[in-house]
Amino acid sequence: MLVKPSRRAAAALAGLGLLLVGCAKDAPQDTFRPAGENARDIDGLQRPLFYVAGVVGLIVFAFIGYAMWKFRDRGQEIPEQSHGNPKLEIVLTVLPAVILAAFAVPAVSQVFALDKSDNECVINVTGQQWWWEYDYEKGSTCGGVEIPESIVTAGELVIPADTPVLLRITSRDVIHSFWIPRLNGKRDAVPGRLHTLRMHADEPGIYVGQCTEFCGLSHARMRQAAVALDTADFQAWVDNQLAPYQAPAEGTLAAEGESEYAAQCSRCHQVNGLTDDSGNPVLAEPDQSVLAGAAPNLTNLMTRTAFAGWTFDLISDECRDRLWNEPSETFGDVYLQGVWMYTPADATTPACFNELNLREWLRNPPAMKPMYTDPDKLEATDGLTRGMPNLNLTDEQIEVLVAYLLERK
Ligand code: HEC
Ligand SMILES: [Cu+2]
Repeated sequence: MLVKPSRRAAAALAGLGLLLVGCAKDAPQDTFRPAGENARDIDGLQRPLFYVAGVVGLIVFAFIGYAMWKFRDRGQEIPEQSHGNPKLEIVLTVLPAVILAAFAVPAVSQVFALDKSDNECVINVTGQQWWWEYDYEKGSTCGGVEIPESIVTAGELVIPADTPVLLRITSRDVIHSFWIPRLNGKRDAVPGRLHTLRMHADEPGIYVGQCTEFCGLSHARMRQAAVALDTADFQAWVDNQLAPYQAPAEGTLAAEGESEYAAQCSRCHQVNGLTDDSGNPVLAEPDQSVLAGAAPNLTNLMTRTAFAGWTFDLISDECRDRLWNEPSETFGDVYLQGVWMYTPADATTPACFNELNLREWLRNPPAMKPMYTDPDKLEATDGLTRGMPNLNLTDEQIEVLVAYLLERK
């Protein structure tokens, strides 16, 4: 059956619409809006190549369109069939070869030029199904700021602005790929290998990315962000990450949450400084429960703006919009307040906390992130789970756990 022209037009319009959506202004993962040195170098290469390729593309489409129209079926006889035209074939082989060879010169030299080793900060990045872990090594310095104790966080990579940072990227399970489009190209995270990637953000702000190597069912829910802070704010962030543990006040919901946490969560998750009744540190052993052998460090959960592979917001939509549009001069001040950002000084509850998302996660993580090893098939993985299992928590348990986590700021 012939498709009606109006339907064809509608399909063409829809296609065009999709294309334009891809060019939306202010798209957070827009490679054409570089925000750092490496991304700018890549942009400087891809634009001219894109224009040249665009012109070639237009010429090819014009020829195809012309041929389709000129030789359209009007019921005429099939023309005499011929084969081979050496002259044309040689031209059509040599011409693209010359164009590609000309492209290769700037492209290959740019690949080498991007591989700089002028870093002032090294951060270890480890991918696993389906989130990224960042590890700032004890005794290192980062953009002039000392890291006296190791800092381990998840999802949100905090870096000093206007500083060349070197990421050492690997994976604990399958191949992932780290990409923050506005800061640099991609780098694969491969088990057993270390790949380096240089990060550079001109100005304080938040730069969004996502895993770009298909890594299983929840690949689309494996996202990440880089947050750049000026030196003073970065120092403040480091100090806060290493601040001593604050036990909840006795008799509060959070205090109940602390024991609930120790009982239910601490076998997988680490909260630095938490001790048991006899004063011994409570140490997580995620390798005993999780296939990848790791779970996010929750010591300062409330300093992040999203969780679980940076997929679910820990702050409300309005707060996120405000934060993302914050000018670079004020960004750091706001960001450092975590879920307490934009909260009046006399308020007792954080204005931006997206409590619903966190409760939903604790109620049933596999429902939010298709990932969990089927409970009936656990013997195939020696009882280890992929991702966070459903712990069948009651409303009361969730209530006190949220109260406890809210103090991890
Ligand atoms: C069997 C191990 C395990 C247990 C027990 C467990 N978790 Fe998790 N949890 C994980 C893993 C693995 C992830 C990462 C999942 C992902 O992002 O795909 C995670 C993610 C999280 C996150 C998101 C953190 C972030 O920054 O991305 C929170 C919050 C969390 N868990 C809270 C809890 C709480 C509270 C408990 C106790 C009630 C708990 N978890 C028990 C394994 C566990
Ligand atoms: Cu991945």
